[in-house]
Formats: sequence, C-alpha cells, structure tokens
Amino acid sequence: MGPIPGIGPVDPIFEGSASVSIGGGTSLDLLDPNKDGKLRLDEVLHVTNNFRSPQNVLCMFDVGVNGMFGLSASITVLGASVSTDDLPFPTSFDFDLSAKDVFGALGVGCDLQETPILASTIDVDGGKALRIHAGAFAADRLYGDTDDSPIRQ
Ligand SMILES: [Ca+2]
Repeated sequence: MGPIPGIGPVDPIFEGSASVSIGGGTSLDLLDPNKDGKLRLDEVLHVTNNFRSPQNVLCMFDVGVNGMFGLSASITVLGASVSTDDLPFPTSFDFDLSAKDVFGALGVGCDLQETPILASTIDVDGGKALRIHAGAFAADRLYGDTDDSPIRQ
C-alpha cells in the first residue's frame, strides 16, 4: 500500500500467498544389455538363462512412475509472518518408483551378470577356432561397450 497524504506509508494489515504444485510422469525402458540400441535373441536368452528362468523377462522392462507435490504458503498479519518454511516437517516431496525396485523387493533377481563375453569357439572345417568378439562380431560380447569405431581426437 502506498503513502496516504497527511499520514505517510501504511503497512498492510493482512497479506498472504499460497501455491500448490503437483507433477508426475511415467517411463518405459527396455533392457539392452550391451547398449547398442538393438535387442537380440542372444540377449533375451542370456537374461532368461535360456528360458530356464522365464520370470527374468520381467527384468527386461523397466516401467517407472515418478511424481512430486509441493505446498508453499505465507501469511503476514499486523507485521507478523508465518510461512510453511517455518514448519518442522517438509511440505513438499517427490518419489520415483520403478518395476526393478518392486521386483527386487519381491525377490525376482534382476541383477544380471554383465561380464562381456570377449570370444567364443566356432566350428571351422571340422575343427575349432577362436573368434574374437570385435569388429563385425562385437555384438556377440552381449555386455559392455560394443562400439569398435576408431577413437576420434
Ligand atoms: Ca543389444
């Protein structure tokens, strides 16, 4: 309030403000063990232990929800102010819950072995040969970085 002629500036008797904020979202992610952007049958077989643990298919999908709620208010009466910031408990919170968290709590093991498979044996002309999982066979590593492109400086 501005000054009143003959009296001067006057403080407001009552002043208040309040705001509420609510937000949230969902997410869906598909497990890509070697993070090459493609889901291969070998990766599905590995995650499910050759389908001996079919429940591990649940580990391939990561569904999540998150949200937040916040409340903020302040009141000033005759120069005395009270605000939600003065309260002894939080007035805002957020949460983030994923299917992996739920499955983990339920005992479904989603801790997958992520050791790269660096080489494998193959049959060649009636014998065995060692194939290094590099270059065109990099995807056979299943886990770890499969990008064999040259490092650019
Ligand atoms: Ca992949």
